[in-house]
Amino acid sequence: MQNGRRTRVSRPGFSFLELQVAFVLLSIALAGLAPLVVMQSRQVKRLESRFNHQTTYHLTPSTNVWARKLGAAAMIETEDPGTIEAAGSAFEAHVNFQRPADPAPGTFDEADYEPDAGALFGDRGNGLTYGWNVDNSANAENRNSGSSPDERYDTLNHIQQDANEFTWEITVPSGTYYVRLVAGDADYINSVYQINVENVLTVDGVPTDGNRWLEGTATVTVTDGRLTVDSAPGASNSKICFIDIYPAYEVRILSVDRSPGSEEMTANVEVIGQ
Ligand SMILES: [Ca+2]
Ligand SMILES: [Ca+2]
Ligand SMILES: [Ca+2]
Repeated sequence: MQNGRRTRVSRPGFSFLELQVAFVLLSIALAGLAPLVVMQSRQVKRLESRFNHQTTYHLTPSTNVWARKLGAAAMIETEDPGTIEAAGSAFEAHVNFQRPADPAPGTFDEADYEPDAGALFGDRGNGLTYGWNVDNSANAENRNSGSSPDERYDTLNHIQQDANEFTWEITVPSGTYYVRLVAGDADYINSVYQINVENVLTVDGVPTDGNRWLEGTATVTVTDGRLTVDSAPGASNSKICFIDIYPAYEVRILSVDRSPGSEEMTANVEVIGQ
């Protein structure tokens, strides 16, 4: 993802206005509608007091993938970020780590999960090419635990075991991706989960009795043809449950305007990379 040059208005999180704008953006992204939208808000007057009417504001995505997916991902910027390169890829994949004998876990959150049963990297015959640097099938587990939220969490494979370090990769078009990775084990908490996705630390934490699964998200750019998952230096006995890979997209508000005395706010929006 190319963010260009810009001056950020540094504020943590996002405002209610940004939230609304982002929800509209999400609707546009989903519906493919023309990039001109009108928002209504009783709070708009109060919110608008935060903004200078003489300034054009640009809304650019925040870095959190789930915030993005919820449509609540935005930061207001006052300098045009310039041309933002389209992500250029609609590649999306959802892979569940599991034993060879187990069926794929199915569909969750409208995503169909493909199974990874620990096989060597290769064409899986499902339109995707992925796998491990070694045959890792013997290390896969199916806990059949009542504490697992669903089968994605219940099944896993080791990315580390004893002194062995394993690497998992999937072929993707060059580009930027938003990745969610879930690690954990229904039965054991003797791990330190520090897992990199394309050298970006994505999962980082220690499981507890009450919190057996850890997840993280990262925005990563792949230039070598394979999105790579491996252990970070502090990890021990790391295991992975499933991974969600989404294409990057950019959204921008070109301007936010409101007529005096009106509760109607107009956002001129551009969605790139869909
Ligand atoms: Ca199971
Ligand atoms: Ca799994
Ligand atoms: Ca890679």
